[in-house]
Amino acid sequence: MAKKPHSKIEQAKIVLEKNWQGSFTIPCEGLYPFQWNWDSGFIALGWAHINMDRAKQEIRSLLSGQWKNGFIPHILFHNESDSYFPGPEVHASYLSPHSPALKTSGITQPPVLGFVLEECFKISHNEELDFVREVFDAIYHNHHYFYTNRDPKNEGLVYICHNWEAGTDNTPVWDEIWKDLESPEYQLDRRDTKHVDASNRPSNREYQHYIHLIELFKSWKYDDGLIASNGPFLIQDPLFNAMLIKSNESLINLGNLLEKKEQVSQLRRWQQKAKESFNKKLYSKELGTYVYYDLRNERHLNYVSSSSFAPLFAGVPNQEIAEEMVRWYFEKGTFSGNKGQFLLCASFDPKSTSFDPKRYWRGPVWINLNWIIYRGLLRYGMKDVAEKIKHDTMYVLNKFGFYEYFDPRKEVLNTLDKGYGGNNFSWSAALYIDMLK
Ligand code: 9YW
Repeated sequence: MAKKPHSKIEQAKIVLEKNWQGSFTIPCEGLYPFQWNWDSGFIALGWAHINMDRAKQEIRSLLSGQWKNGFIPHILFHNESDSYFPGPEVHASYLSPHSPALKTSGITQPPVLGFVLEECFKISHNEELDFVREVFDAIYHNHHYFYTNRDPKNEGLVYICHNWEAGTDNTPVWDEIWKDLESPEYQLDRRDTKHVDASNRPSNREYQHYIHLIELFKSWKYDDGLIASNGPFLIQDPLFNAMLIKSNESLINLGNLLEKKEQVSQLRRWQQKAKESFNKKLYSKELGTYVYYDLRNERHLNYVSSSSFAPLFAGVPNQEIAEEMVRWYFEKGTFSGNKGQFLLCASFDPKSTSFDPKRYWRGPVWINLNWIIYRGLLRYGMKDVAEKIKHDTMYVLNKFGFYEYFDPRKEVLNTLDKGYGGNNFSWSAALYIDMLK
């Protein structure tokens, strides 16, 4: 008898199962062979639905790479692999007096752990309070690290010092920064372009800037003070800060359950200031959405990307601003297309000349950003648009499979037989599971 084909949800579970390494999950075989920070957060959500123990192990593994000052790195090198560049020898985390014995990178990623923990707790029907108690202080310590080391003006907004910290590596927003940066022409030993089509990846020149920043940080032994005063890339990013605010909110909820009075009061103080400054500083009236601030050059970077909508998830805008933003961009606006010609949500403004529907964070749809925006829309009661983004997310995953990113142009979808970047990509599978539950 012919074997019954696996249902899509079974296929999603198989992706997670295959990428599971015994105590954590790699994002994608070959392309990303280590543990990545925010990937692990989204992956834990998928695991929480099918195997809570693995979700907990995923989070514990990530925290095992936490530095003594509370910092959580963007890559943890638990294992060896030569399929990725730059590896542990390039990052050289041992240079910092704060780093643990485990080799890690010395830059971070959007802080999703707080809200991931609350989500896992809810998925467990509030049964995992002991686990929440086990990891709460470590995640709080991470927030403390951000507000004490990454907010030099005490505004409640933290900066990122490297484009990889944004999670949106090559968004056109950074082009402004790169054009003034005279990075040396390093010989690159890129492996990513051996796994996937180079035309869907960042350019070599961009990679030279990425490596140059790492080299500068190493020369400063990853000292936060030196990075804050000398780093050429110092950005207050709406996605990164929205993730921190959403995670603050979750830690406040969980801290109340654990009766952590002092930490909850501190989190509330950070939270209030963060939301106020976010609306004052990162909201653009002209664009009707949130943008980036370049702290090094004291200027706004007035571009609209999918990160601009992440504040919905963190409850940053008031109802009126949220509705206006969604009407303007998602209902016959630039991101939907005036004739509805784009799937939601392109990673960069489709009407910009820098929009590239195939190249990584310069245009394609990414599943984690769709998930964040979907949850944000639900938070504001905008059910119809939320359903639309969910529909578009399911559509690409069902049609093409669990790829890393997807072409947002509806007109080409019938001519394509796959998504872009890596296949069997963990967070695409994990968030598929979460969106269906
Ligand atoms: C890199 C692992 C990571 C993600 C990032 C994404 C990409 C490339 O892959 O980064 O070399 O780190 O941009 O958000 O965490 O999936």
